[in-house]
Amino acid sequence: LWEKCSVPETINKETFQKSFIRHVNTTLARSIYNVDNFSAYQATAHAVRDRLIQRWNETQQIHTERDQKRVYYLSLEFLLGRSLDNALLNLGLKDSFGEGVKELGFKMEDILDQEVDAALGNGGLGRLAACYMDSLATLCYPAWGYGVRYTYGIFQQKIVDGYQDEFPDYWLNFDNPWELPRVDIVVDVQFGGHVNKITEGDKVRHEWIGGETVQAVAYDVPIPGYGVKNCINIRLWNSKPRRKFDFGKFNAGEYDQAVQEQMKAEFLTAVLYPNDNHMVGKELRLKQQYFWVAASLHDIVRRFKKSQRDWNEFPDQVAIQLNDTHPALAIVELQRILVDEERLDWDAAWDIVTHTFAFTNHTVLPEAMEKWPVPMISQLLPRHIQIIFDLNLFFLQRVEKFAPGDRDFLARLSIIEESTPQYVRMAHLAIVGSHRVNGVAKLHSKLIKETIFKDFVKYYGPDKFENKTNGITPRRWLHQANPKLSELITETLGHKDWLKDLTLLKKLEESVHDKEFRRRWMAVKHSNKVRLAEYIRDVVDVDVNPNALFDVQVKRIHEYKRQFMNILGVIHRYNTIKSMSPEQMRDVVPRVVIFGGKAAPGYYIAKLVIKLINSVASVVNKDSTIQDLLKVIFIPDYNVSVAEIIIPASDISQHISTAGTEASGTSNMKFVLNCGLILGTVDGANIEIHEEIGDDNIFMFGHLAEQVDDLRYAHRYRDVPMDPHLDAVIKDIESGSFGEARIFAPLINTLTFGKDYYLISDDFGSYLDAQKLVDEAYKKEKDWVKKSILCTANMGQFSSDRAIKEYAESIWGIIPVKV
Ligand code: DL6
Repeated sequence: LWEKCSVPETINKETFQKSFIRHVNTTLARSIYNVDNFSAYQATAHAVRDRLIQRWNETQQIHTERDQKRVYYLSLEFLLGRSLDNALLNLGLKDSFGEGVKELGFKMEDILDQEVDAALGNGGLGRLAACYMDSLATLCYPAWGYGVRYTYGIFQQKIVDGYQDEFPDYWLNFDNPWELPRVDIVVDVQFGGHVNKITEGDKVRHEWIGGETVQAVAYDVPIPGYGVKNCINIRLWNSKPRRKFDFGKFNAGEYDQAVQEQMKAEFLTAVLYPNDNHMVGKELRLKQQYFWVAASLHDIVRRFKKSQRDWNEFPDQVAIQLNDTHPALAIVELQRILVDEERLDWDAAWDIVTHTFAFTNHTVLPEAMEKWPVPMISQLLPRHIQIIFDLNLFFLQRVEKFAPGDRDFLARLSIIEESTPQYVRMAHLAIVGSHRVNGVAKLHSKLIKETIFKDFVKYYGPDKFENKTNGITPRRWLHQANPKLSELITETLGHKDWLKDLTLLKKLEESVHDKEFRRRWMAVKHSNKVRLAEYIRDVVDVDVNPNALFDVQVKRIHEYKRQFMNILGVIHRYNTIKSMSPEQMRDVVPRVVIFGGKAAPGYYIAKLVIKLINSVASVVNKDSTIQDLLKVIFIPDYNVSVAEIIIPASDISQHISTAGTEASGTSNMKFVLNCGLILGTVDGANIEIHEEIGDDNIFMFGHLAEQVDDLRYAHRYRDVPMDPHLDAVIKDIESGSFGEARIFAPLINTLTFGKDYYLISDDFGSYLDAQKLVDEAYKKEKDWVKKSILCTANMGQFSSDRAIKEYAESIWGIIPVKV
């Protein structure tokens, strides 16, 4: 009966159509004569989901049977984007489903376009987690993700009068076919209350009681691997009240109070905090973190206990990866479970904890370092704060033996920052509680060892600290986002194996001298540019020329990423063109400079950068005297789906952070994989991309990380003259060329009174020089195409499969289990 019930694995057009119609009738309760594009999307998604669930079940079953070590990836953000196209491609169903919907009178593109993004993340960190899930599934590793099911993901951005405006992301307003609510999997999570100390013979134990309890309900999101039957799980937790509606209060007429507790509990997972690389010390955020960590650990421990193994086998069965410090409380929670609930002695418990956790650091920016006030933690988690202080005491006792009498060293390493109030330094907690710490690109991993974690390296020795350069999944970022290029590559290489082993792209180098191949390569780029031009017309109502050089900078808006430098460079270019004679103009390469990205709602300077870009755009785009040689576009509401349109269309993209500030960057990898050249600083993964693709195929500029401190020092204590080109541009803004000058004064002040912390003036000259080289190179079309082919051909290293294999082998100690 079981076998008869299962959904057929091999599916053709007809079986899909039957499934589609069944879902229209039963799941959607609609007549087949009344199906719009949205319903068609829902029916298609449900037909795919049936297959996913089956694979998901089989995967879980085999993982349970084999009972091998699993990795649990704890990430407060998963920026998944859309799922339908991805699932169709990974399951190999795109063609049969495409034909199937066509015969039923729909276009697959229209259906795919109905889906709203799952945007449960801010930027790089969340998207990395999504790419890693794709690789874990594809490589058949026994893995789970744990995250939060936010009711509202990252806000929607609209541009009103040039300014960013934020709107809630109602992504769950319509049915979400990509999640399976598990009403049977509910965990009680406690906050507040107090701790009783109970003496039992010569032992003391602690009992945490009282306070409020919120329930965590599991929602499972299946993640299918590419070309395999494995389908892994991301479990997202949603909060709900434990106590039911208070009828007593309701009957007494206190309607507000009757629902207050319920609303408060539901509010816990309502919104994603919209800050990227910036810590906000809100109590609700801390509650979110503990809620998620407690529910996840409860689940992990429950699964382990089913195997009836001894506790000391826990690290042989369980690896937990902390995606940044957001889940660092998991370390304390596991120690609490082992000591208070499972009654292990402290040292045995701590040994288990430290062999279980590993920690990835994603930033060196001081403002992003998480620390929480001790009084806030004490109130919310009274038992955890005791454990943190005990852990710290025992840790510092060991450090004291290592560096006797060195009080400063102790203070620097301490988990507690001795200020008023005291703070818990989450990165320190994460390092002390983990057996491995890693950075996300070579330079970043070196910098963390030399700067923020220098003292820990001294204490633990260098071996605890590793590098794991980030990666991206070629399935979404080439095969799905750039189907035409994917097809051309497959045809040229004669196989699709490159989608599972990206180093196979290297063979494309052999086609560089093939004229017809180059023509087709360029034709693909051109059609992607046409697609983007159409999108730009739709969203901002500006016509751009697909034959112009498309120059893109899309990422979160942040001072360290220097979108400000880019737009200042655009003003310089505009003024240069304006000063040219018609003859001179004939030699200018037409450019479309495209920006996109969200600023955190409270980040005033970043929001002003958006305003400046839009103000410059409205002047430049209307100026007929420059003959279409320059257009400036700000694409609103940049997200994963928009990235899938923009990235394949780029000729050059900018990754121009101040050296040493961008931990890795991952969009740089996406652009180069999609045969776009990059203009970048010597920062993050740009450096490794440069190593792979060679000097001739990348435009690097700017000062180096090791020069940054001296340059900043000079700005602070000496009168460093501004770069003359930059000075001219600033004067132009101040003269009102782009609207009221006073609006931009705070932005300009960052360069003057703010001492140019991000070193725009220092890098501006070499930035403009590099831009000139880009223009010159673009004029030599044949060479440009060759560069572009070599870019793609040499990106093998940057697959998330490579990164995940490295984590699996050197940190987690897990091996694949293929379904
Ligand atoms: O590692 C993923 C991504 C890097 O590529 C970016 O360079 C880095 O800025 C980003 N870091 C964060 C830090 N946020 N926190 N916490 O998002 O990580």
